[in-house]
Amino acid sequence: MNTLVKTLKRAAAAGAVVLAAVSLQPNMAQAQPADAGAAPPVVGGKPAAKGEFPFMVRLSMGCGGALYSKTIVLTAAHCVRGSGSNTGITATAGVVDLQDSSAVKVKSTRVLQAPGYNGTGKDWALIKLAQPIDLPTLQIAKSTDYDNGTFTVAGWGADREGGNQQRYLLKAEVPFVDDATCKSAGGSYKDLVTAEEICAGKMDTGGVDTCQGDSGGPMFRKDNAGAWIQVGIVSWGEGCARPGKPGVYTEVSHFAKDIEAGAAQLGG
Ligand code: 4AZ
Repeated sequence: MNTLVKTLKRAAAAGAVVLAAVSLQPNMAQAQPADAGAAPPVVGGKPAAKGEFPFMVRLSMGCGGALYSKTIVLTAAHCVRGSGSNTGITATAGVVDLQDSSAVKVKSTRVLQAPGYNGTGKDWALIKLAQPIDLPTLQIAKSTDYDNGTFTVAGWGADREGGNQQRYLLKAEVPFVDDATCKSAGGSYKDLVTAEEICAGKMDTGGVDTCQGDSGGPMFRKDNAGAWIQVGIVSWGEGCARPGKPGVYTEVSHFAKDIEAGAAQLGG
């Protein structure tokens, strides 16, 4: 059978909300970033500095995202309910603290969910914003050249499996896991769509990972020019930070042309 996460993902795709994230939001952890000794964040990460990842967006349904352009957020297909007019999503940007009064909050106008999305692979979507957000955007990988090495992940999701959504943005580094190794993780991983998905995590020890509520957020690294480039979108995993159970991410390079075409359809 599929995992809880895959089940939740399918439920979201079928029209339910992203259950874990939404239900946990009222319990957002209040700890300050300086709170030493608290459970380490994303899972096994630490607080990001304000402005460190200026393209990071929190979406009101309890997902992450990244600024693809000043008016378009790239997120996961399983975070949205389909394509079309949608004024019900709020994007929060420009802060690490979701309660910071300087947060930029902009509503959606339209959503484009990946064509053919049915809960397996193709886990990407674009959200068009009502107003531009004047912050740096995150370029997407257009080839597989950067589908290796060490990646950075960030999000306001749970800091442990079953944990609370976070008030402060957390970051962590996760190593690339090759397709064969990822498939060998068994369970849902046997159905990995290797062309469309890319895995990352510490196979041997676990301990560092994205988790519930990080979905839709970017996985990124530096390109050869030293600029951040997005290689993944947080998609799913069996639990969080378990040894032998890596995080699974939408392989952005595989969809780069579709994402570009979708963004053009939304008016850039
Ligand atoms: C989620 O439900 C989720 N450990 C995101 C990432 C992972 C698991 C679940 C990967 O948003």
